[in-house]
Amino acid sequence: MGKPDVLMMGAYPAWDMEELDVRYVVHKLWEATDPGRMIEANRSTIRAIATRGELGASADLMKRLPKLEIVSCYGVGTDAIDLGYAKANGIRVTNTPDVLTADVADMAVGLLLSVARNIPQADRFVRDGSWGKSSMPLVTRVSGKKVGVVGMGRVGAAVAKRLAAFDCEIAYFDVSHRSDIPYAFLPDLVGLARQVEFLVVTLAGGESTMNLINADVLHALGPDGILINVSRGSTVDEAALLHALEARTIKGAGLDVFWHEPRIDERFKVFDHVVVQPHHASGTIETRRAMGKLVRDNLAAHFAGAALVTPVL
Ligand code: 8YV
Repeated sequence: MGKPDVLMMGAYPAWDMEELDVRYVVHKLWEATDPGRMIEANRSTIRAIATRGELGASADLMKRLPKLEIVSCYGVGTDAIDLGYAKANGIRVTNTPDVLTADVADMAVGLLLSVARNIPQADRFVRDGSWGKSSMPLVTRVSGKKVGVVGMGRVGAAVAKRLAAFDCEIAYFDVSHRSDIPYAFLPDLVGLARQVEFLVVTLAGGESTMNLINADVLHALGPDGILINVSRGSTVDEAALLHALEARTIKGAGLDVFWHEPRIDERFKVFDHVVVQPHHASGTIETRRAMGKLVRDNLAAHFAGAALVTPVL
């Protein structure tokens, strides 16, 4: 048997590309001058898709690949993969859970500290020579504050653990109570937002969480409230968030993800009470190495007829 054909939706780091090139015939969609033609020309040989969380695999794409057996996702979120279509057609799906949890939680805390303590502004204040000429404005404390974690999955629990070490009082919203978690459960998201100073969103993406952080939640969070989002852009009603930021009905936001990333609304780049990231919460060398290995191990297990390491379907 020759090397299996894999369609890649987006680039991985060089260390993964080298390994993948050894074992597979890799079709790099992002390099194709005509992606449609690349897919058409290889439709009868492509047996796997290697994708990224934000790129996923649509039903429309999978339909065009009759020999497709597996979609391996470099990321934990599978909201951009049509799981219904994959399941109905016996296509296996894998993701990269656990290995990125700590980094994403670290980023949530980093964004919260950045927004509350004005770390980017203070950095500019020193660099532009303002230090010594004027006073750095006073900022907002994080330690000891009330925090609402929206989505108490792996990342939510890791955020809560970190902020508990900051002596924060943690409460959370989710679809159900977790008996293994010591924090207060609030099934009413608006009620939670009203109670806390900081709201940290770690929800999975997809239909069920779309625009959950809406105008009512932001209004309840209030003028002293800070919103952090390390989940998916789709969980936040972006028009409502932009309005709240413009009207200063919330204090600020730290955002790693956006509805239309990487083409984000220009206003996010202008606001001085927003800290933005290029969807990079899992982007450490250590985690990306582990994510790439999981993608490769899942593909290798599949083609060896062995049990998948981290199956979704
Ligand atoms: C990655 C992610 O940045 O895990 C996810 O769902 O969105 C992130 O970890 C992404 O998948 C890499 O492209």
